[in-house]
Amino acid sequence: MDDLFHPLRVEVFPESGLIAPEQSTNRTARHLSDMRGMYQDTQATEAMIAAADPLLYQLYSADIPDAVPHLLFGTTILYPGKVGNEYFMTRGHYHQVENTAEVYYCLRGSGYILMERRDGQVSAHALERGQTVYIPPGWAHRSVNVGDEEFVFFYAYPGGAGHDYEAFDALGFRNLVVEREGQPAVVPNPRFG
Ligand code: M6P
Ligand code: ZN
Repeated sequence: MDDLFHPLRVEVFPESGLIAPEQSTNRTARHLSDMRGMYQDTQATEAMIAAADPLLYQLYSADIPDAVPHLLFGTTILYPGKVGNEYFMTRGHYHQVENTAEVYYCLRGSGYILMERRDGQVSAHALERGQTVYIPPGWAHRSVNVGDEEFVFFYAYPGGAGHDYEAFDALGFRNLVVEREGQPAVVPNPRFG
């Protein structure tokens, strides 16, 4: 059926990250309760979930088949905030199909893109409006909002790539982004010992 898919144009609003028209768009929302165990400060996590279970981020994706040979795209809106001293972040994932890349283009705010490979190589790039990061095949990726407004970026990756979250169940990413003396700092994750 894929060859019956029609060309599509949508509007991406850089301030809000919304994509119009709505019927061409899917929305996903992640709250703190979807990320239990991922922040170092488990007490702060539970207290925040009990108080209000904040919305951490939303994704808008264009309604395109998630299969080869399509290119999936959309926006991520990551809200400002912290759990303990760790900034709000996405879950982070490898692609199930390792031989697939991704690109992020920042529309608003400021963040970090943490990346790492299964062999232990790590990378961290600050990302601000107008800047792009390329996520090569084999690199897991997590985004972190270090500003005081929404961090909004456009993403695109191959259909069928899939998301593999399991690698991070036990220890998380090798680097954390924390606030130190009022500034964001990329530090090693102490769970790696
Ligand atoms: C970006 C893309 C999506 C991903 C999202 C949130 O928008 O990489 O594929 O789903 O970030 O990241 P995660 O799925 O790791 O929570
Ligand atoms: Zn991805």
